[in-house]
Parts: sequence; structure tokens; C-alpha cells
Amino acid sequence: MRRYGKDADEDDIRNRPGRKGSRPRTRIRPKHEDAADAMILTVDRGRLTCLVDAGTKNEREVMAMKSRELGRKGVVVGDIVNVVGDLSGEPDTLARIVRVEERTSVLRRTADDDDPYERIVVANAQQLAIVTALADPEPRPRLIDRCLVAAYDAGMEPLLVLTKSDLAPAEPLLEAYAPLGIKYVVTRRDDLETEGAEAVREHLRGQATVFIGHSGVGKTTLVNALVPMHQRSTGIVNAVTGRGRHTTVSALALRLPPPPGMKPGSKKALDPGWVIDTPGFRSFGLSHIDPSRVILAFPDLEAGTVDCPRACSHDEKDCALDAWVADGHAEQARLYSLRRLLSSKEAREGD
Ligand SMILES: Nc1nc2c(ncn2[C@@H]2O[C@H](COP(=O)(O)OP(=O)(O)OP(=O)(O)O)[C@@H](O)[C@H]2O)c(=O)[nH]1
Ligand SMILES: [Mg+2]
Ligand SMILES: [Zn+2]
Repeated sequence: MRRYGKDADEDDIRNRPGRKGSRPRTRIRPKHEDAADAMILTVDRGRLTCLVDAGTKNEREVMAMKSRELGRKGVVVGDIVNVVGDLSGEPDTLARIVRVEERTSVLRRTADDDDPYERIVVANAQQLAIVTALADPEPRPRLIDRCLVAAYDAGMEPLLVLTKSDLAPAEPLLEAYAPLGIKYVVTRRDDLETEGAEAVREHLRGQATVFIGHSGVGKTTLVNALVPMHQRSTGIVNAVTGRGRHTTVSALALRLPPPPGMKPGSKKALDPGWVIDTPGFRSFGLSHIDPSRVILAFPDLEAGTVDCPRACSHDEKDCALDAWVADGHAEQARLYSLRRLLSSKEAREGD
């Protein structure tokens, strides 16, 4: 059963005692008339940083905690919430989150494929930047495939970000992903200090993009270059062990600077886009993926599924896509790519 998503708002819908049957179940809305809308920027052990009055001259960060009435409902980075209480944003104040707005997208992962516990990584983002180093650490195509499946499942647009191009060429990987037609950008650290960052920002304007990927691929390096006024620490060498240690431990949303030549505060500059840095992972569990949602990312193949058996996984003997593609209705390479993604759940991640 899905823990989140469309049905998650049940907390907000209650039967009013004594009125059963006389009225339809309604949402109890203005209980908190002084509530303000806010966006969650980061979550740190029960303390949530909220952006209040976003885009106005009163914009400020307010610390808050979940109120009891939210129950076990999670609040994650990117959530739009209602906050009440001390909204001054002064040091040592704490507001309360009383409501979470319905999410437009939810990026989920589990620790591994058998893990029943879904963790929501980020809510309401439109784009998923899958960050892969071309070397150090070596690219892991299976991991990229899994992240792609997660993006399609979440209804997010994938963007392939290939980092460390000073260490290895991007062409072999790009060739492997060409049939999928995914947007991509290739980066190197030295370039990011000059025009490289703006080239990446062009893919990010006007939407919220989550940066995910294996630890050490350079997500934070990238985000720091994209949002130069905010510097998070990147992989540093641990003085005691002498080994590399990367420091990102929680997701954080940052607003991009306005495009060059655009005055801050001008209307268009209000939504220059958001980037969300996340902690690195070793694996990306996909216990919850629905093949029928993955195929939505392959509109050219969708028509070929009408003759499939019921609940076809599109990766089985009786799947109608083989004959349909053999008849020349779509590119064979597209079907290979779809099958590769669908089987990434079963395959071991190491290859
Ligand atoms: N050679 C090279 N090194 C890079 C490049 N980008 C980042 N690095 C280095 O890679 C290391 C890891 O970078 P981070 O930005 O901390 O990686 P991360 O993906 O945020 O890692 P986690 O927070 O652990 O997930 C750092 O030492 C960076 O300086 C690049 O383009 N080329
Ligand atoms: Mg990091
Ligand atoms: Zn099928």
C-alpha cells in the first residue's frame, strides 16, 4: 500500500461529530486563520527551516516543528505547508507546521528493493538531475537506469549531469543513453567557475530540480557553483583517518541567482529556479515502481501495448511490444532501452 501521495490527505478530512450523514465529509480548513504558507528548505532532526512570504520583501526563514495534529505524516524538503505561531524568524523562535499541502510530485526511494519502508526524498520538484561522475567514482549505468525509472515513476523530467569530464570522456555513456533522448549536460570543476555554471543553470530555470547520485560524484560542488552565495562543504579529507569524507547529510533547497542581466526582484526573477542538494547514496531501491507509469515516458511505444496481456510487465514472453516493434512501428533501440530500465529493478546494481 502506498503511504503517501493522493490518499495522504486523509488527516485533513474528518467527520464532524454529531453531523454524520447531514453533510458530506468536508475539509476543516480555516482552523488556523493566521497560518502562513511556507516552503520547506531543509529538515534537521525534527527542526524544519521554512521560507515564509517567499518572493516578497518580507521573505524570511522561520524555524518550525511539526504540530501534533499532523500525526505521523512526514514533512520533507519542497513541501508547501501552513505554519502558525511565532513567524518572526528571530533567533530562538519556533513556529508550528499545521498542514501539508497536497504534493504535485514525490520522489521516493527505499534502502533496497525488498525494503517495504519508502522514504520520500523530496516533494513538488519537477526535474531530477541524475549526477554521475565520468570517473572517480566510476559511472554505474545500472544505478543511472534505476534513477531514471524513479524519475519516470515520479512524473519528473530527468536531466543527466555528467561531472568530472577532466578525468574521462563523456561519449561512451552518452551513446548508451542516446536512444532515451534524455537531456544532458557535461561539467568539469574548473569550468564551473567560469561559464560552466550558467550552462547548467539554463537547464534549471523556472523549476525545482533535485540533484541525486552516488556519494562523491560532485553534487555539492555543482550546487555551490550554481548558487555561489551559499557554500556547503564538499568532500573533505578526514584528518584522523586520512580518507575522503563527504559531508552532505541532509537535503537542502537553494534558490538560483537571477539570470545574467536580470535585476533581483524583477518579476521574472522571482522564479529563477530551485536546486535541491541531497546526500549521496550507494544504492537506489525501487520496491514501489509501477511499469505502467514507466511506459508513459515512452509515448512512442505506448500504442504497442494494447494487445499485451493484462498487467503485462512489458518484460515478459507474451508482451505484445516485440511483434509490434518488429513490424516497424518503433525503433528497436527504444524497446531495448525500455526493457533495460524495467529490468534494472531485478538486476544487481554493481554492473
Ligand atoms: N577532478 C574533478 N573532481 C571533482 C569535480 N567535481 C567535484 N570534484 C571533487 O569530488 C569530490 C566530491 O565532491 P562533492 O561535491 O562533495 O560530492 P557529492 O556528490 O556532494 O558527495 P556526497 O555529499 O557524499 O553525496 C570533491 O573532492 C570535489 O572537489 C570535477 O569536475 N573534477
Ligand atoms: Mg554532497
Ligand atoms: Zn507488454
